[in-house]
Amino acid sequence: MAYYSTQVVIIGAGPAGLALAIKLDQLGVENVVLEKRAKEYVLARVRAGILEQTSVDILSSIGADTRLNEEGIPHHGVQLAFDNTLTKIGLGVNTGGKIVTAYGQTEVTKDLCDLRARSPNKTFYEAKDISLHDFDTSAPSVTFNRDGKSYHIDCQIIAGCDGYHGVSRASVPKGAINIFEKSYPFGWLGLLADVPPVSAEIIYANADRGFALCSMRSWSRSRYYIQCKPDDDVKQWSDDMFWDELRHRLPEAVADKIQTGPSIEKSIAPLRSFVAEPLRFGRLVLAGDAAHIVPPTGAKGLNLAFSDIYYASEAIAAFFDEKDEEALSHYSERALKRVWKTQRFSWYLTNLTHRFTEDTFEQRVKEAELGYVTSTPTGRQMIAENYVGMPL
Ligand code: RFL
Ligand code: PHB
Repeated sequence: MAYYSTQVVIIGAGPAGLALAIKLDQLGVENVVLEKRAKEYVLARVRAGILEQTSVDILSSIGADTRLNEEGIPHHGVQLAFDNTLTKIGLGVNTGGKIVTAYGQTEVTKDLCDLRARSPNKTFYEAKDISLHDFDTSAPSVTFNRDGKSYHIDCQIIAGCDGYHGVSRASVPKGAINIFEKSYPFGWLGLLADVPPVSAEIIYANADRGFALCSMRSWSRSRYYIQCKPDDDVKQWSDDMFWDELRHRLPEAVADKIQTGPSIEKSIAPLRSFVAEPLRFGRLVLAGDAAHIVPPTGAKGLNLAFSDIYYASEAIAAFFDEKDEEALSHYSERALKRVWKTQRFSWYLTNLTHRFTEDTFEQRVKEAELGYVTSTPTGRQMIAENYVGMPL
């Protein structure tokens, strides 16, 4: 058994874990990151694409914004499509200048990985059988196996940044945690292709055959999604079937302009809303998808992970600088306030833009709501200020 000791063990090297590690490096808090997957696997995952200004600011505050500034595509508006028409909701004009930036999570993770690689603090990839111990005491520890060798790390705080299926939240005794959740009767089938995006702004479409989304990774790489059945098998969806279905769900003027091409990635994601409360259990704090999941409709998951890290790093710094144990509880309270506001918006936008097996009455109400939010200053402002993200 190899023995180490550090101040903070961070579990998970996704965006939340890496951003926290870099922030703590910069604050002079010693830390170790443990990731169960290989680095190449983590870097190849295709996920989110839209960053709130808050996330851009957080990435810039830790020096992870060089490529983001060069390659990120600012979006000053978002488009809602329904009833065969397209309506723009201006972001900057409705929020005092705040916008969002299209920059893939894959690129964000790469930038964070490169920055972390310069740290003297250790990152262990392919760490197997991670197990959390004694986080209800002032002397927690974490054990794991790697390359046939066993490791034991003593620490003062454990940060669970290991996503929805991770070991951190699962280690909390059932009676200590409250779970709030909702699943939706559909999934998203996503396709990535090296073709120019159909629109310079993201399009969210509510159509008779279901929801569709047009997004991008660059001016030559597009990301599209369509609502699908929750139990659909991605292998049943050929690229041609996907493109046909997408065209059917967009206003004709948009469908006619779509450029198609072979997929470079295609996958199905389930949709759920989920919150675990609190976010602190003794010396264990949870952040990012380990603590909450939003349906991707508002493009909020990655952004919430970064706002959690903003609050968590302040709390951890106060814990070490001022011996302030309560700071960890304040982290939970502060982060959860923003989590719930964001849950509300993601749930609302999902309901507004997707087809459930609802009766005609509900669909008519949604059409009226879409008309309201696109045609009134109050409606546009509500969508815009939520889309660019709540203030920290
Ligand atoms: P991650 O990215 O899941 O990283 C967790 C890491 O922990 C590792 N891990 C473990 N490590 C050690 N031991 C264990 N036992 C472990 N178990 C797991 C995992 O291998 C992984 O490396 O969580 P994190 O860092 O909290 O980041 C959250 C975001 O990834 C997520 O919220 C977003 O991708 C959600 N999301 C979107 N968010 C946005 O803000 N904007 C978007 O446009 C957006 N689009 C999306 C999305 C998610 C999607 N899917 C696939 C669910 C679009 C889609 C389709
Ligand atoms: C994406 O580009 O992957 C994307 C954009 C907007 C969303 C979700 C995903 O709401």
